[in-house]
Amino acid sequence: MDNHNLFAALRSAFPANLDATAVETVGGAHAGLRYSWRDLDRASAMMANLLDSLKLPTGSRIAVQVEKSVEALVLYLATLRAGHVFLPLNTAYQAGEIEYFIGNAEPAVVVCSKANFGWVSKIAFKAGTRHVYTLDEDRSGTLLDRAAHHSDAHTPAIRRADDLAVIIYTSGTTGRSKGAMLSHGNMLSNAQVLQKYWGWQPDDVLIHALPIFHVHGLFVAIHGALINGSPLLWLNRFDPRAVVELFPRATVFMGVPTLYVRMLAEPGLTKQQVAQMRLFVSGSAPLLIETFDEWKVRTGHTILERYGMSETVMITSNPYAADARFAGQSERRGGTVGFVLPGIELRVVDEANQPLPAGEIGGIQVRGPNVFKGYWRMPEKTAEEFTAEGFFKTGDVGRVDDRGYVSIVGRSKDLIISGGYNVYPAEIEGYINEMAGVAESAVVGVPHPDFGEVGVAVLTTKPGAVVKPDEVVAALKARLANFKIPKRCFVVDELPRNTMGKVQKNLLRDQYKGLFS
Ligand code: MLC
Ligand code: AMP
Repeated sequence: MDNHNLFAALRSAFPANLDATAVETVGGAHAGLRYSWRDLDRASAMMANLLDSLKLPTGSRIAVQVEKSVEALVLYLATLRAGHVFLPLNTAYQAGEIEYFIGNAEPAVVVCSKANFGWVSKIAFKAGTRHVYTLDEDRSGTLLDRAAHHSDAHTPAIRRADDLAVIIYTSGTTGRSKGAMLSHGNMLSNAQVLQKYWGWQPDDVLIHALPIFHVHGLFVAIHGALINGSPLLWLNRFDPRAVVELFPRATVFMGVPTLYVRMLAEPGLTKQQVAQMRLFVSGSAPLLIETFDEWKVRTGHTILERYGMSETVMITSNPYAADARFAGQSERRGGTVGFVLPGIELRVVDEANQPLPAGEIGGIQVRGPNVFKGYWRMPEKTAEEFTAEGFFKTGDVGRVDDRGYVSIVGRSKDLIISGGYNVYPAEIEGYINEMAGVAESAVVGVPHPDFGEVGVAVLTTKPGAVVKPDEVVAALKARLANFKIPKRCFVVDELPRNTMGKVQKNLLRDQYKGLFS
């Protein structure tokens, strides 16, 4: 039987010389470590053997909330290798958020930092998890201690292409977060398409500076390098100066727009500094045309913008080279997310799900081997998000022009994308509305020079109540991941409403759009 385990595919792309460097850590307190391809193979085998020794049912969830480190990457590889399901969690999530994810996913294993072990293990044991390990950035913790007792050889578990590999939680416009279920086949097909489409070269070197608990850093960047047998220059956290200094040693960089904005503020960013770079990729949030243009002027490079989401991995990309499907066009056009990737179907539809002609604006829907299997234990929600023909409704609004370029012009989902992280207003409003003295609230996204967009909360009070904006923000900080906290809060007499009584968020966005400019 063929093995479609994603780890097996990545492993088979390792270079012949297993002693060559696979990952080198750079910047920060944990710089200067070198991991060979053999190290990645052996370390992931030891962790996979540890997981095997727990005798878990195949497909068990392994939930991980740890700081970025190469060992965390090894844990991801080991989870795939052992045939289990990786569940990455943003380190910014607080106890209430973690309690929901663990309760919903029922992981067999939870890995957290030593500092969080007390509260995380309490939540995990309550949810029925039997194994809680720790892992810190400095390579300490019980996970590595236990794995050290296991063999460094391991045969990857047999997996079918549509077996589950990862669950990524994404919030929703209503209700709680949904776990998007991605299969080994979803991710392998996408990695292979991008390897070709972005012209990965044998001597490529990737600078990895994104977090590894979301699609961009974990899949696009890591799968991209590993499927090509390319080494990674690894930063546990983004530092614009350190990245700019690394450019002469690298060829590929991937970032959310905020990373490009911050690097443009570095005087060291010059044409000479990036002379060896082959490709700059941006995604996860709209790249402002100003940033796209300024990068071109400063570096001589045209950023390649692409578009994707947790449920679909990558969907579209500006061309790296001439695309034969689109009359050989090779132009990377700012303000667009490029062409639909090979093997994927994309259509723009009206409200009745009917395809619209080129140039018209509507809902973006996609179908293909990249599209996820559904939301974890939410069959009804899953059914709602697919059309009868099997197209997934992205919730993004856009158009395809007559040359085939896709542009995202808005979202039908009420979502703020801040520094590449998704913030769902409904979740924040839910917390604010529960606070003493609050009558109702609206959270809207407004332009921000660094994060692209940030949340602003506007609320009204119950008669006679006094609510202090600072206290609202402080109360939210105690309960929610820091990137979700509105940057400003206003108490007003009333929220603008339309004749149907619905809050007109567009008016609020307009009113507060100049706050940070
Ligand atoms: C940090 N802060 C943010 C923020 N990140 N606020 C709004 N939005 C964000 N994204 C705030 C913190 O709350 C804190 O505020 C202060 O900034 C400093 O926190 P920090 O953690 O030290 O910030 P920093 O390290 O500067 O982080 C900024 C960043 C980070 C841009 C490096 O946000 C980041 O790595 N973003 C990348 C996200 C990503 O990988 N997205 C991919 C999703 S996948 P205070 O008040 O507490 O001090 C996806 C699909 C696809 O979307 O297509 O790729
Ligand atoms: P996530 O749920 O975190 O995977 O975020 C996916 C969403 O990010 C998409 O549905 C889009 O709204 C947005 N997105 C990703 N890439 C881009 C891009 N290049 N331009 C505009 N929006 C993007």
